[in-house]
Amino acid sequence: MPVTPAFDAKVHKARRDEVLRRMREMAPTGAVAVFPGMPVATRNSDVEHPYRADSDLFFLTGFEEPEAVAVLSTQGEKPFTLFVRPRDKEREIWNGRRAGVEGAVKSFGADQAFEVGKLDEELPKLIGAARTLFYRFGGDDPDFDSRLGRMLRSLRMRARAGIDAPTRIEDPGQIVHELRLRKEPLEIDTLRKAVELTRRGHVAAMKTGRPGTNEYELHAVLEREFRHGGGRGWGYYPIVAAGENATVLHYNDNRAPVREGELVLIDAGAEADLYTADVTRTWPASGKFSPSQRACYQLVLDAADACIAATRPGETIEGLHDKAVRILTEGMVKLGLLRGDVDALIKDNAFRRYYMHRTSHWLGLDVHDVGNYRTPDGQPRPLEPGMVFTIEPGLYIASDDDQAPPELRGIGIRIEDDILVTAQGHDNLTRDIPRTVADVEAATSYRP
Ligand SMILES: [Mn+2]
Repeated sequence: MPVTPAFDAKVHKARRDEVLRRMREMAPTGAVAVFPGMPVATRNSDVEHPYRADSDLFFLTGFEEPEAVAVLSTQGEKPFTLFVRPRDKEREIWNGRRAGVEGAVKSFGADQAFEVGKLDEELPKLIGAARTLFYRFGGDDPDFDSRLGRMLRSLRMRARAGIDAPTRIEDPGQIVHELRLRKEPLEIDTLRKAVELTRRGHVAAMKTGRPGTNEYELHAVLEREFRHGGGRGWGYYPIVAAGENATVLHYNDNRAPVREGELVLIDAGAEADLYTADVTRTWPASGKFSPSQRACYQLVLDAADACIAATRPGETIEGLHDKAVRILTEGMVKLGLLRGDVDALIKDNAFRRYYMHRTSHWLGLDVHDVGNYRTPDGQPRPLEPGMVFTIEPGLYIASDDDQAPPELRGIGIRIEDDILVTAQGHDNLTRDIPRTVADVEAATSYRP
């Protein structure tokens, strides 16, 4: 476990200062914000899942140890309090070094720090001093919700002794998630690192894959590249789907054989300093698309390219999705998958038989990153420079779809890129991962 932050502590301080500024704006009479860490997850028996810090907490502090709680307060001389696990010689021999209370102050810039065992004693004092509490109830840790609820209850019980409890509770996501949505240059650089590791993984998988290999070999190749270049591994569990497995959207058994004539769909992204890429590529196991596969692939690529080309400040994710749906629906008619008037097929959602998911989501510390998709008055949100999101149209034809032409059954295709909105338009961060028919065929080096 790192005892110093991945980024300069100043980076996190600037973010905290901005959060505090906005807290003052929303709650001029005083506010405190509480950000608990992600609980440790048991895998089985006494084996834990590898620990990965909560994204909000990491964004604001750079602190990655379990059991941490960060508190920001607009009142008093100590705006940033960090609760951490204590130094413990015995435990550190078994489980790795800890920053401890001293390191929380020295390396992570806390104005004060307490051992996490003091939480029930110290946190109510901090909360009770403010009229507004920023806390995201219903987050990833229900136990912390009830713990905080008990603290509020005991503060209210002591009203007669002149103790106050906050009277207003706000979701800190309104502030922190808006900041996370617009990426700083450092975050974009980090995403580019994740993208480069992801590129190496996808290219290595394309080179390795051929009839007679297995999905697990391709999965292993991905993980090797994601780690080998200094990344943390994957940012979400990879989907490696050969043949009709590609028509199962969240397939992740990753242990079926790759057969002659099949397409291989890989949806996998590396994580660098907790930022993840999210990339899907689909390619022919035999090194060459069949005519039907090529027609389907080119259709999905056309939809992706049109959406990417249209990306600029002011455009909306909703608008891009509509664009993808129109192109895909027109293509479905041409391919003989659907019959009828394109406008009517869109209106009736007929296209959903073959394209059942949305085209985009925000991307950053989380693969489905935070940030509202609508404006406060419910309109699709205009894109702004610094936002990063995916464009991922697809076409999925179930193997038992008796409405589809037989040669198209069992074809699953998705092409997913990570797009940065710039002042001039856009930057496709993942453009160097082979995506045209010619580039994909060239990258899959196997020739029968
Ligand atoms: Mn995605």
